[in-house]
Amino acid sequence: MLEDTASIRARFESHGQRQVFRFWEELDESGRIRLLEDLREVDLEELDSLVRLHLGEVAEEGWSGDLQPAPYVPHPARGGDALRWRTAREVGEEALRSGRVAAFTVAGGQGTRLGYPGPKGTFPVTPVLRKSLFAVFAEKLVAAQERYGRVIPWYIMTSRQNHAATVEAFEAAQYFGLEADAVRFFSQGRMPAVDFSGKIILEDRDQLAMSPDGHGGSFRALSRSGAIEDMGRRGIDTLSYFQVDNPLVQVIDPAFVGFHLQAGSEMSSKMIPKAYPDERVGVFCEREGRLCVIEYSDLPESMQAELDEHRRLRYIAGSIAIHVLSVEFVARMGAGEGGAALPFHKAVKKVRYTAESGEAVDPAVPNGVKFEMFVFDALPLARNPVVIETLREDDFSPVKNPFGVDSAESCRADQLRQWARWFKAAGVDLAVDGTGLPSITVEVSPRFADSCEVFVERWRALEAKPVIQEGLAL
Ligand code: UD2
Repeated sequence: MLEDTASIRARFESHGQRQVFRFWEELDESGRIRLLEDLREVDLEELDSLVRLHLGEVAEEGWSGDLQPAPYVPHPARGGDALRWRTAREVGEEALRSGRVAAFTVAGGQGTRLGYPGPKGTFPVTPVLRKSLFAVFAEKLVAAQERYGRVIPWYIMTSRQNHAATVEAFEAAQYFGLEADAVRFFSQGRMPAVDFSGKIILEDRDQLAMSPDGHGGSFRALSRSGAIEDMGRRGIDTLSYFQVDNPLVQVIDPAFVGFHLQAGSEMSSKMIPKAYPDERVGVFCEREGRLCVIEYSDLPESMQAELDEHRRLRYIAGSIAIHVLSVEFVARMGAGEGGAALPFHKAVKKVRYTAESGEAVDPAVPNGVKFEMFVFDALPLARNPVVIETLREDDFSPVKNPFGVDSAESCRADQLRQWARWFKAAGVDLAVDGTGLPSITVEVSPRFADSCEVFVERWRALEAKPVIQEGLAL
């Protein structure tokens, strides 16, 4: 170990990072081993270039320039071509019946805003049975597997902080009815936080301030974990990507898969029209003829609110982080082949650090910078990307905050509204308020129905219909 330590130390010193050894002499054997583990994870060349780019004197390259709203395929319920959608759906269904499609969830985030202690996927989200986000996704997958007669493998990206707890939750719930062998977990990479002069921050005397490298880290993590080879063995060439916080998501959407395959696309995305100018979603744009997403925080307010000739928001196409990816593309991005590397974004944050005295300090004001990659930055690098419109009420209601917008509360109401619509379509009128929210709390398992169409069919087929009352769970 000593020899190794000497070379690691020399490397950090030559990159101007000797402060990470500040407490070395005081550390016991296990502390030293722990620190070395963190140090081995750091790519100093990469960090140097990030510090130069984001903290150096050279101005950061912005996105400004020629920016246009991106085109998208409108949904049939909003003027789109129904026949085109039907054909796309058939293409997607064929791919699903051939077993080419897997699900992929990014669940490595820290979920700080929600203030929930466990992995976010274990957050109880349904109104009656309090099923977790993971349980809802799993049941949707079970329904899709039954429909298409194929196993749909599920890849789940965790992070160092929540990996063990995530796996435990699946084991305790017997994989929510899925085959254990078809669910694969892997941890994403980490990046060190630096102070404003680019020095790596020590969180503890024997620990760097490390945090997950963003959902864009999924490309590397899929490659490094062996998940790509696993997909190859299983004949998977297409991934349905979604975030862990959105229980309304159609985890497998045949029309979306179909549009992606028909276009020979490497990465496709779903959009919804933004509800209001500063809604916290990225916006699909075109820059120099390439599709891209500009994150809400990077789009100037004037552009967020800009109207077109029909007095609609000009930059209307909100990105809700639902994609279809070709496995070949993921592999290429993961290996960083041919310049296929994602940029890092910087986030100025309060980062816990260890003072000279060895005391841990939680700063009151931001003192450091974290680096993250975003998956949507791969869009400009993808061949033939397609954006299709989806209906917010059937695909998007994320749980980000404890109350208010995008909260557990708003998501609960959105689930109830969706089921009230399904009941209505089946001829059962639940009493609803002006927003479509029913006055009683009910719940429909995705295993009973995962769409309005299926609900109507199943409901009609029920010989003994249950009494519609508070707490009904189908
Ligand atoms: C994301 C999008 C935003 C919009 C919104 C929709 C970004 C930067 N913005 O906003 O444009 O589409 O979602 O809900 O993505 N995650 C990881 N590892 C990480 C960080 C995040 O797996 O290192 C996962 C996380 O578990 C979650 C997802 O990525 O499933 C989104 O993360 P977030 O909540 O930080 O994204 P948010 O709300 O800023």
